[in-house]
Amino acid sequence: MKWIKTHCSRMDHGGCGILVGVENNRIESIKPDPEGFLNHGFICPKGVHGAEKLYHPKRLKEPLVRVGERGEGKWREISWKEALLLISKRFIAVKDKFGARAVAFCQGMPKGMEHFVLIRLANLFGSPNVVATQDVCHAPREITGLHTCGFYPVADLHSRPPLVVLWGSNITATNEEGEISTLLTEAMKKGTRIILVDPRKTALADKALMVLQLRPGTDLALALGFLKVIIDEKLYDQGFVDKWAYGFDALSRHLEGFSLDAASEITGVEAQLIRAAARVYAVTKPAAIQVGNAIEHHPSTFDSARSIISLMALCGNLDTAGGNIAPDEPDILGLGKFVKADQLPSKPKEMIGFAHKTIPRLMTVPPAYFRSAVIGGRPYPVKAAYMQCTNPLVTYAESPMTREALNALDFLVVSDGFMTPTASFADIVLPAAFNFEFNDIGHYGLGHGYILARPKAVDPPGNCRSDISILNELGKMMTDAANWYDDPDLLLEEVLKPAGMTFKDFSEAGFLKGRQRYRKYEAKGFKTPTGKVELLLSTAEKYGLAPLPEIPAMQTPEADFPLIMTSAKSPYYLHSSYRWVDCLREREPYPFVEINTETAVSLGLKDKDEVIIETRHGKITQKARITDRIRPDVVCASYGWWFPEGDASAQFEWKKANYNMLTSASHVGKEFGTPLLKGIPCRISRK
Ligand SMILES: Nc1nc2c(c(=O)[nH]1)N[C@H]1C(S)=C(S)[C@@H](COP(=O)(O)OP(=O)(O)OC[C@H]3O[C@@H](n4cnc5c(=O)[nH]c(N)nc54)[C@H](O)[C@@H]3O)O[C@H]1N2
Ligand SMILES: Nc1nc2c(c(=O)[nH]1)N[C@H]1C(S)=C(S)[C@@H](COP(=O)(O)OP(=O)(O)OC[C@H]3O[C@@H](n4cnc5c(=O)[nH]c(N)nc54)[C@H](O)[C@@H]3O)O[C@H]1N2
Ligand code: SF4
Ligand SMILES: [Mo]
Repeated sequence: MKWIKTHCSRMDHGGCGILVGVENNRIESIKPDPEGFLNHGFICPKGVHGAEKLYHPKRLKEPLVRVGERGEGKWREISWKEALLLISKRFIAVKDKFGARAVAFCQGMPKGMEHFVLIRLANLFGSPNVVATQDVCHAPREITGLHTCGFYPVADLHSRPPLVVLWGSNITATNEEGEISTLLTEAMKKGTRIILVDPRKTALADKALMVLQLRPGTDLALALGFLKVIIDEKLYDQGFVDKWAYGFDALSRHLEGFSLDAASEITGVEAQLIRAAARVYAVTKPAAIQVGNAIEHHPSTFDSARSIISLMALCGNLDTAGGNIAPDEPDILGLGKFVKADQLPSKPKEMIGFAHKTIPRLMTVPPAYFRSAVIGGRPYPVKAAYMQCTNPLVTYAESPMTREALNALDFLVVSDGFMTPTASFADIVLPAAFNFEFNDIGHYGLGHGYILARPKAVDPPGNCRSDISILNELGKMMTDAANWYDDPDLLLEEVLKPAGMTFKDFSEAGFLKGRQRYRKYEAKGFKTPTGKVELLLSTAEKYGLAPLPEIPAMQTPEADFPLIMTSAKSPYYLHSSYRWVDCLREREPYPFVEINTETAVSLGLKDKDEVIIETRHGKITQKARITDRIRPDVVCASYGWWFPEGDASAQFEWKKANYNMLTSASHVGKEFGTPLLKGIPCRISRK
């Protein structure tokens, strides 16, 4: 067996260095690479089974064209030549009739370079509408960072901070964006302490210094509570504040209208505990906050994110080793150049989001606004879409709205490795190659200061092609061919060229990291209009944003929906993906909802009972999992479920257990178009 050194991907954001055992062009084994830069020899169950998705008998292997009614599950195999010709003809026809902006290019979680090649294609085609799930994933923390302190403040786990706050981040299950939990668990063995902010006692809870089991959806109140304590008790870094904070007095005055008791009442966390946690965060130097999805699954995400960044700033933890840093990128091609941003200078003002006044610097379209353009023609019609690496029927909030949008499109292309509920509505389905089957670069454009080599290990089966090569072909057919290559790998070489490296050199090196410098602001100031950290947003009026975070009010429980529903990612799946990979499905065979023991008794429920979960927006069925590790007033339902063993003509029972049947996209946060995913009033009953 030949062992190939590469990096895991497409089971989460990827990051672990792995060794892939190949025999006869087939992956027989995967083991962790002890030299892995982020994992130091760790691997999770998804990583071990990462190649099994390649060998499923029902994997898509040929391009398909719809022959029956939309969604009827009837297909005919066609050649790549026919498929690509049909796609380019239809997209160009839409462009001629409605303008290029009527074609949307949609991506889910970025899986690798394909995301950036898609943006390049959209820019060259002339469409400003790249749709992405960034509304609920990273844009809030990243772009709020750009507006508040001029960078995306990444938790510096590499420097082993003495204190890490896991704020709505379940890092041992999600190893989020390359923050592989080994980095934290190793630091904990050497003395790092942690504080958890999570309605559930997650895996590290028993080792935590404090666990703040807040009510879902109340992170803003908690963050303001922390700020209140730190300001009232003068625990902030006076030197930093005097020199580098803009609007400290305004924030202090603003918080006079808020009390620790109010924070406690809203969050359901005792005032003493909030005070103690804020004090520990303020006095431990340095301390890092690992922000998770939880703060991004709420319409008030902009305010929560900037309140948390204000905490980092006040306590002197910004761009400090072991705090929250501005990672220095390696010397590779800048993102703007790679995606050919200069080819579409009108994009910021022409994007669908502009009409909704989304926050400047958000360069993708939130799914809520994309769908209203398709369904209602607002602000202008969108008629066709190209979707890759995404399953919006399950992953966008308010699934029935997605169903309506998919149906309303004149032409839909989906690229995936497996038939999904979304792909079952497509006019053309393209068989994508998975990781291990093509060369790829990991973590490009994610802002963590490094890129990872993912060299190919085996050939793809049948007629599968990598997204990068599909987009490269479409680029040649639909845009100026001078921007594309005979060999799609040359796109990767473009990225590496400034580093003076070939992809081969890069694969041998394994990763490329920028030389990390700290406190860069001391020389040049912060990259904001005032040159300081903007606790008070200086551009508020210009951009129509609130200058300071809004003070939240207490939400009164609803009599009909007395419990609060939230969700967390499964450690065995990626979002809606891989319910069809047998060895993962064996570990988590069905969707379940975590219910506190006391609550279960009051509802007369036993473990594994089938229950109906109901919100104002819909109802689904999952099984009860009774636990003491969740607040009694909260339930945590599984997200991402559909049943691949079902029938494509019924969209694989997409409604039955799908969490997004219970969410709504009608009220979203203006800045990022973020819907409420965590903290929804619900009720539970036995089925
Ligand atoms: N209610 C609720 N909704 C959520 C979330 C939540 O927590 N709760 N999380 C949100 C977040 S953070 C995100 S990022 C989004 C994710 O949303 P999506 O990205 O839409 O979800 P995934 O299941 O990761 O990806 C979907 C598809 O990508 C396919 N795929 C994998 N690799 C490849 C490849 O190389 N090429 C192609 N063409 N396809 C591939 C898989 O087979 C799968 O069908 O969902 C968001 N939606
Ligand atoms: N195994 C696995 N790993 C993944 C993914 C996956 O689907 N599966 N997806 C990847 C992607 S795209 C992303 S964005 C990351 C996300 O990774 P995380 O940020 O860890 O996201 P979640 O699992 O959605 O939520 C994290 C924690 O928030 C808690 N929580 C729920 N509601 C609230 C609340 O209102 N406030 C607070 N403070 N906490 C709350 C949950 O109990 C959970 O423990 O993971 C990546 N890694
Ligand atoms: S933690 Fe993520 S990158 Fe590491 S092995 Fe698991 S799925 Fe792969
Ligand atoms: Mo995400």
